Amino acid sequence: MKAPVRVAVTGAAGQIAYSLIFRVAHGDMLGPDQPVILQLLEIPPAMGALNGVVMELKDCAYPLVAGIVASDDPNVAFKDVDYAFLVGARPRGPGMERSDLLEANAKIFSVQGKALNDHASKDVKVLIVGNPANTNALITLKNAPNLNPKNITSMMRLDHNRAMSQIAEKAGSHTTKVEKVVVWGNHSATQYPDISYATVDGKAVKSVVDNDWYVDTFIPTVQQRGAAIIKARGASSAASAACSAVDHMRDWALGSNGKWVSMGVFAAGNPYGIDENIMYSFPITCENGQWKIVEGLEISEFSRDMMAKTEAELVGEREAIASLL
Ligand code: NAX
Repeated sequence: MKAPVRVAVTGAAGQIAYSLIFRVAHGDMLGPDQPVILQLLEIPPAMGALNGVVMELKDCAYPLVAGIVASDDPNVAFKDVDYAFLVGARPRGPGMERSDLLEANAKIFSVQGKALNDHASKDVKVLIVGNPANTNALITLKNAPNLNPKNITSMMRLDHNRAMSQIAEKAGSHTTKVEKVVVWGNHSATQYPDISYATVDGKAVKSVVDNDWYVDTFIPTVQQRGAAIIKARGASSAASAACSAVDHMRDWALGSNGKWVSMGVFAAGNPYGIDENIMYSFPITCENGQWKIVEGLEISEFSRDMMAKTEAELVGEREAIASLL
């Protein structure tokens, strides 16, 4: 058995965490020989519920769980962590404008960025899930100057997995046969799920599906999938979000084996001319614990336009919280 690693999860009494923590404890993220110490963060009113989650974790008697810390203090929850899932966020309340939402979350993520900066392992891998995920990640990054900006990412994997599943279903194939899907931009309805390079069963997806389906059905279905799930389930995506968070961190830590994934990353130095001061989702490969943007892709006029729309939204989000950066 290896020495345990420390994994923080915020929003630990919430619905995504209720799936995520148990998947991590089971070894789905780092494998069956990697013990974990779980460091769970909540806000004071949710500490009772978090205690219930801790009781259930203990009752699972997981072989890989080497310790559990539950706290309402980010300085405690992030102490020496190697991996951090920032899931907890302020949801939109009645009468709240988008700018109020951005600002309320900016406050949360600036505190958590500082706490990570001061207390986490210098190599910590951070994944922001709480919405607006990309801009929350930007705030976290700006408040953690001693961490490598490459170690802070935001979750686009759910959008990526949704796109793969739509393609597999349409082609009568399986997600394992779908490669080189990209979701560019923001985790929002402006995201651009792109099939320009994608293959299914080794054939170009563009030769398997018609362009009308791509533009009129596929893109809006992936963009609106979160809303469709809320409508059907009466609650937002939780198990699928947890699954994607595990996929993201696993591939980042253990490698994607040449497979393309989509990750929200700090755009500094990106090869596609995207604003360098936002968190933007690109096609990524991971190796040796590092991610890398897939370079040299030809960008069509349609793609350029779609990429610019989602970029503009992220620039607008950054401007709405500029005073807090
Ligand atoms: P829940 O409302 O079930 O849970 C959120 C939990 O976070 C609550 O228990 C709350 O007490 C806690 N919390 C709030 N502020 C906190 C803080 N400052 N520190 C620690 N904990 C805090 O939401 P859930 O369904 O779990 O979703 C969590 C977040 O993920 C939401 O912001 C949601 O919008 C976002 N999502 C992001 C996705 C992505 O792909 N990036 C997809 C799924 C999901 O919609």
